[in-house]
Amino acid sequence: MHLHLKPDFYKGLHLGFIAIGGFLLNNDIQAQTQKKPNLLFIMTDQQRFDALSLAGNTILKTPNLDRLAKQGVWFKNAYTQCAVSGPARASILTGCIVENHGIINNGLADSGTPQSPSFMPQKTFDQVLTDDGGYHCEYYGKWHCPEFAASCYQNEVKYATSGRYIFASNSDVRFYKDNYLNQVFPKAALNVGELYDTYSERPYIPNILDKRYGMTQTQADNSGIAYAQPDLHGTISIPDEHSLTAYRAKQTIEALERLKNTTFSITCSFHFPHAPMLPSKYYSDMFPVNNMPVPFSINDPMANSPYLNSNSRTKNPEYSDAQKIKYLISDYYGLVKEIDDWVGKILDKLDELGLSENTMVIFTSDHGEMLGAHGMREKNVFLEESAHVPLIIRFPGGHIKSETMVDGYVSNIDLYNTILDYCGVAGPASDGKSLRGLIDGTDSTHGKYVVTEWLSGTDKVPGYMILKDSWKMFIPYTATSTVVDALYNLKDDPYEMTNLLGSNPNKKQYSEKVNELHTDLVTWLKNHKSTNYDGVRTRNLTGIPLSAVSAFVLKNQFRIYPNPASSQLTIDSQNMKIDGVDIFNLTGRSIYSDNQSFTGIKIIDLPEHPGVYIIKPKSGLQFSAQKIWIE
Ligand SMILES: [Ca+2]
Repeated sequence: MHLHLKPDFYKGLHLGFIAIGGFLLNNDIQAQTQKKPNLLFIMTDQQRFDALSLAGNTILKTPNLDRLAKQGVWFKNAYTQCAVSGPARASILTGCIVENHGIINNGLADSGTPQSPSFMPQKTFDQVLTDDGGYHCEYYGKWHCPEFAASCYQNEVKYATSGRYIFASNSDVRFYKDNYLNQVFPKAALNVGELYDTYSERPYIPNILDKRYGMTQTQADNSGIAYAQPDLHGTISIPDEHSLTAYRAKQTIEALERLKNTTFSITCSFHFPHAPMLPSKYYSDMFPVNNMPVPFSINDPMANSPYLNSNSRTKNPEYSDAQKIKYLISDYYGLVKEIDDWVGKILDKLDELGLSENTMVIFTSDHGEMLGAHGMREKNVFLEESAHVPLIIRFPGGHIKSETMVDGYVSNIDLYNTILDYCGVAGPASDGKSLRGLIDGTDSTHGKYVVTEWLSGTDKVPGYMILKDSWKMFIPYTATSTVVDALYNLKDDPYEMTNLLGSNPNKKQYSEKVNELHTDLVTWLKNHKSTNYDGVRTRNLTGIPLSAVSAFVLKNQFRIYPNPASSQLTIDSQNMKIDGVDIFNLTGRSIYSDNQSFTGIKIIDLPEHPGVYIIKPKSGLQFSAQKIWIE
């Protein structure tokens, strides 16, 4: 859902410096800033862009994340490079696009495969900070990347009780259960109406959205069905102070206290608000089910969508049930609220230790959660609820002005360069770009569009998304894929309900916009040396041949404009001599031709309109033909 409430503090940008933790004298600031900055990276899992009150959510209040944003910069249009954990995390860590780090799915992230030239060969920002910056790096919580990429971390605990490396798949959760939860909240017998959470192995009371709702544990066990985390919904019995969220925050706070006199990079990687959707009663009760908003797009039939069958939506009809979905939203908001409370305690600890001025704090999430939008749960798709993420950076002491908002399009591949830039440590090149120029308002090139990827094996869903000027296009990565192409205009259609391509009989109307986005995407693929360059370049999205048009922007040697409310066309030769003009309709029939030389502006009366026309200048110079839509 998009909720519309603009926080007052974004009415003006760069409103000035606000000291954190009281007044600081100039020489105190100087003394602190001479030391290399610390980094505190806080990440959630599956928190969508609008699960923040500063993003306009009027039901879920996140005062601590709002405070962090108010003291720094909020990126209003931040997108994940890939809307699933492992690929997104590898992009965050290395600054590389998914194709280039090679972790195209969670299976590879979990595999622990030895490093090879094609498998996450790049250093992570923490490896660079360790090797070239002398930083002490520790990481708490969900890792979900290959084990070898965690070699720089100096966590005191290296192995789970299973004997496995603490950064191996799920080892950190194993450690929480075996070495912490078993002591403070041992596994208890079930009360009537309770089931065991398959994740924490503690009792919970399921709600109506739970796949095992109405079953006993024995019935569920005998069903032969392997229930997955997203199937679990309800209220967990674990006391708030011992939840996995509390545990992660306490580990982080302990590390801050222990490392306060070093130059550190600490990551706090929360598991939630990822499934299982099991907040405690305290947090669940904060969001009464009946007060939860039903997603606008919950009943979208998706007849002309590439995601008709994605996330098993047709097999999980309860997520398009307007009453049942409120349980998911209530639980999800409770889990985010709990994180916000603990983020507040972590920020308070930074203040208490006198570290806030010289610590860059980054907050983001690896991807979003559909929460019933389009009748879907989970992520994996390019739709806003899944791909658009929160991103906040605070770095006071004259580095990042408070109350800054950036609305340029950015990706989490930009974080690697941003971190190294502000920490003053040079690292190997990546695919992203430091956000410093956008933050300072000095970069006029970055942020014009963002591209995200989905390359997991099959060509049965869209492979690329490009978003520019509120126009959002999805395209598969081969020319021949039967996947439905998609174009949405977020200004008119913020819930992405109307695909302007695919089976839309009027899709040719959008050929100019499609060509612009397609050309930008093809250029992006070329710049990143993508193997999908040819597949995307040669795909025809509107039925109008693309090759000439793709060349148009790349060789932008002359310009054409329709003259509003007339049958005229203006050609601007850009100061080059043109010896005449040929115009064809889409069947190749000539509708206009002249041999009159001109330099500069020429106006032509079209004998036919409206329609799409191909304009070819006559010249000794190599000009590409262009297409234009005349209304
Ligand atoms: Ca995730």
